[in-house]
Amino acid sequence: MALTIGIVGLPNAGKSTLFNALTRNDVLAANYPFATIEPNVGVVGVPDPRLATLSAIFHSERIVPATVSFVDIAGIVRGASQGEGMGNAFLSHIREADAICQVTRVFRDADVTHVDGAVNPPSDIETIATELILADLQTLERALPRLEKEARTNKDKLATIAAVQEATEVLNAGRGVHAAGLDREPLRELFLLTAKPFIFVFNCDTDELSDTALLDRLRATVAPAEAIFLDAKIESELVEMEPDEARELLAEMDITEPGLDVLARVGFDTLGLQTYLTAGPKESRAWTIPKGATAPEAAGVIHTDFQKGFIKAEIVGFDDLVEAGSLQVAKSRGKVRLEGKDYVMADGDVVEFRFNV
Ligand SMILES: Nc1nc2c(ncn2[C@@H]2O[C@H](COP(=O)(O)OP(=O)(O)OP(=O)(O)O)[C@@H](O)[C@H]2O)c(=O)[nH]1
Ligand SMILES: [Mg+2]
Repeated sequence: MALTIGIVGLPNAGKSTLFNALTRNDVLAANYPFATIEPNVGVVGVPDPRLATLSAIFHSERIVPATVSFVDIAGIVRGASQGEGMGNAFLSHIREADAICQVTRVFRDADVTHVDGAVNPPSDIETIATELILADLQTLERALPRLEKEARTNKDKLATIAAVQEATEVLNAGRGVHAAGLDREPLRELFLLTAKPFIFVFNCDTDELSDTALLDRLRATVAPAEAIFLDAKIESELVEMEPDEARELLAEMDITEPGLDVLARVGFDTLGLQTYLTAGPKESRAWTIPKGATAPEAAGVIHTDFQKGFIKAEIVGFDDLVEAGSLQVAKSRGKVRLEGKDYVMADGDVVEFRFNV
């Protein structure tokens, strides 16, 4: 289950700077609008300190974290749907993303041009929201004749057409499909951008990060969506440092968790995902599942045969395992349970599946 997050925002908002920090990559982040033209794709391991602990207990050869992939695309400007700037065709690169991360510039820097002349987060958010809505309206308009044709022979398409009409009304009223709470299922085949959950990243100067009144104001502009505050420039410097050095710098700035870790965590939460763990001499590994997944569904993420032939799952909670210090001790304390096919997985379950092939 590869979780993909598409990064959108105005030119010079710091999207590529954030992308580089996230992926420890080195794509062009530059002080001019439209530095990015072709999309950049990078896969990031989700930081999970539990894996190192498991690997110590099981003497694992390697650690395999859950992954998120990020797609960094060109900046969008007002009028993109009418061809302004780079236009909006490049949005197709994030059509299949699971979530959208909108990066908004808060940092002040006279050397970095703002395409609208001034840094104004609410106005920038509105500009991007409008352009995504217009892009979706274009998608719907193009899809409708095809759907109507298909509906002549396939009556199932009538539900899609009704959903398209409803979505068109919502979008014309200036709201996104997800924000308006529309049923996304009949619209799935259209990959609408506003049907995806949104996460907002505010790219701040370090001193702004401690201005709680400012952060509260910004948070309110996007609620109930999640807001994350970070300094992309600092984050990109942090990943270049030795871990000790990075920790020192974070402490100096009074930051408890790197912004990138927060983004991975919030991304998982927003999408209703969680991880379970497997551990052994070969590897300690995190696997991504939707919250509420049952044991056989979780097994299916490793291999479909594990789901088909599922018998039982041997499960110990991460904390119980750590307290016991080894699987044997946890077993002798009665902390290792055998769960059946109806068991709903909990975050941090350490699992071994038993199955027939
Ligand atoms: N002062 C400051 N500058 C930043 C920050 N983040 C990015 N920048 C600078 O802003 C400029 C633009 O950053 P990019 O990451 O290329 O912006 P982008 O959103 O990818 O821009 P396009 O690719 O043109 O759409 C670069 O010169 C960055 O160094 C920040 O947090 N603070
Ligand atoms: Mg860029």
